Amino acid sequence: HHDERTFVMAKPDAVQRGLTGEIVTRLEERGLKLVGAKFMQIDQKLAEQHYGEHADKPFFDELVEFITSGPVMAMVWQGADATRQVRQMMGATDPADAAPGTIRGDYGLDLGQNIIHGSDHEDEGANEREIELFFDEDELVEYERSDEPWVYE
Ligand code: DAT
Ligand code: MG
Repeated sequence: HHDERTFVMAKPDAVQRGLTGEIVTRLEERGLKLVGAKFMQIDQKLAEQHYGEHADKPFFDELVEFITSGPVMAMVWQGADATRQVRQMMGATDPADAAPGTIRGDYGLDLGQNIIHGSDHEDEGANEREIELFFDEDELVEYERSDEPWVYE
């Protein structure tokens, strides 16, 4: 079952710091397959929808302001257990607690600017909901990576 899809985003700080390629490279090298990508600026409405679960948190306004503050790279990645695997590669929400070797642990220091978003694997269906919010189905590509037989038994 190698077809789980998950939503990933290089946040505005990652784009500004030139870390978009690094994020793509890490996920690519892991064996995950990029099936959709969109370089875009998130508007207020999309930001509020995307972070709707945090609407009543004290940091919500700050969060919306940050995610709309510059371009992002929205992506869909596919692979076995993709949602949970990406979360592990991201590291803890607060980069100060994220293990070295994780994306947040290697590139971040501040909770508000933590480089990368990935769907929550503990929130059933969050991945498909977020994919749907950012992408039309015809913007996602189906193909086989030539190395798949070397990634999966
Ligand atoms: P994650 O991005 O790891 O899924 P989350 O969904 O709990 O974390 O929160 C979404 C984002 O909101 C997170 O990436 C950074 C910001 N955030 C979370 N908790 C925060 C807090 N206590 N203060 C400020 N920003 C916070
Ligand atoms: Mg989350």
